Amino acid sequence: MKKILTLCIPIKNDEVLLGMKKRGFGCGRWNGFGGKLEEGETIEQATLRELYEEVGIKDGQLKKAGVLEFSFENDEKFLQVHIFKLLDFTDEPIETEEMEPQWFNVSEIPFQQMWSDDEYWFPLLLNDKLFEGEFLFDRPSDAEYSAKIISKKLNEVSELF
Ligand code: 6OG
Repeated sequence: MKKILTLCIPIKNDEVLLGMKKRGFGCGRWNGFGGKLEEGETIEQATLRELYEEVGIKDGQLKKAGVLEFSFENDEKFLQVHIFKLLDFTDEPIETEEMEPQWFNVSEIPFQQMWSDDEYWFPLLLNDKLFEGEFLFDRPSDAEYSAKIISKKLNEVSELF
């Protein structure tokens, strides 16, 4: 069954804001902020709600960056993740029950402690390219295990819908 999720990367000057996930899916890894779409919400509404719930930011400008589909071997999970940048925000990030936020320079993104797909699409996001892709993993990542990519497709596109 397909689940729709959001993922948002706040960017200011040469720095990106990531959060250390403290619980649940992807626990123990740095990631952007996001989660599942709730009933009746648009994707952008869900992105802003999750951003506020996870890191306390409620202003700024969302810019769509990409859509990725993730699946796992021997697992029914099928995730469609809508990825956004957040620009022009002034709210200060705050630590929440789910995430411990930290700023990283764009030249020092901690890919070894992130989901293994991130090193492929982050450069596109940082260069203002739009992208679509599909990744098949062996199994989900957690604090001890970094999911291995079994196959991938990633393309720059001129439009996202
Ligand atoms: P909750 O289930 O905690 O939201 N997410 C992924 N992010 C990356 N970079 N790679 C993946 O590869 C991901 N799978 C899920 C989407 C989970 C959060 O984690 C993101 C959500 O923002 C498989 O509500």
